[in-house]
Amino acid sequence: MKKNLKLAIQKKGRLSEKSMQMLRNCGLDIENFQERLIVSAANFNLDILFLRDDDIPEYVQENVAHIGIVGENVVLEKGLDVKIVKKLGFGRCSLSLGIPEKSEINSAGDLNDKTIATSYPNILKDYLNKNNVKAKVIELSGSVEIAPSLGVADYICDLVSTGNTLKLNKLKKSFKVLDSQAVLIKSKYLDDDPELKVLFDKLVDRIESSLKAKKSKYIMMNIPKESLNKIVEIIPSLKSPTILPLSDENLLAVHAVISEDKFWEINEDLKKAGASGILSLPIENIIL
Ligand code: PRT
Ligand code: ZN
Repeated sequence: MKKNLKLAIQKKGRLSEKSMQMLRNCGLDIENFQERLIVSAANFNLDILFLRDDDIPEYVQENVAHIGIVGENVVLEKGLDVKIVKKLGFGRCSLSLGIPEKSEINSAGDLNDKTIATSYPNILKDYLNKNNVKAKVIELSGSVEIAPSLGVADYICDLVSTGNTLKLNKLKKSFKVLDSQAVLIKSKYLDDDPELKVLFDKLVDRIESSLKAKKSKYIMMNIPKESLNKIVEIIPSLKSPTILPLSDENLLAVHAVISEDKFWEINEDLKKAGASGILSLPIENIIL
């Protein structure tokens, strides 16, 4: 029987839905996972293990799961022997210092002799050491944001995305200690097994193609024949654009793949050059 690659993802939490969505975007057929510890993809030699995010680095270090999807913040805090393969572009947040609204901090030196509550003591201590700061670090497992109002700590160091939690607790964001997002990690033993390595390389190829696609748009438009050179110059296409004849001999259709952030940038110029009926469509996968 063929071996299966084992991938650990978060069972229930902020990364669960998006991890599953990314795997489905890679063409993997995975049944609904609610309440199961492990499921297999129907069309790929892959088993998915559902775990608490904090446990994922350890499972991967021990090669129980060969690979995992978890926040970079968790990987760095645990400091285990796993390799970060790829940033996955979701679950973005920052590990930042939160300080009372009325406080001011101008440099890391202002943290000297202060008390900081966090669930990320290792990353924070590392940051303080690098900045030659002597502060007291208190480790809390949750609800870190209430520590200053309870008088437990002067400041906090916690994950922030919208900043609403800080605001609700009359805190504001100060220094950023780390930028984080979901990452793909792998066990250092994975490459020793040729069968698993083939599966892993295939999966990474698919992930890369779906990440590329997410950042790209397929655009289509009609243009007057005489504007062709001008329009081709405007379009920052990944490959040379496709030019198609139309039943109206004075017009051409132009199709191209461009990076998503360029779409609005070039829209005005395209219109000025005579393009009409400009459409932009999502792309599922790109294999260059
Ligand atoms: O049960 P399990 O242990 O698996 O889950 P968990 O509760 O430990 O983790 P979970 O699901 O909360 O987060 C999983 C991962 O999502 C984290 O490790 C981060 O990599 C990532 N992530 C992205 C975040 C946030 N954004 C985030 N905003 N994790 C937590 N938060 C929390 C933060 O701790 C704070 O309490 O959300 C609050 C701040 O959010 P804003 O939007 O108010 O700023
Ligand atoms: Zn957790």
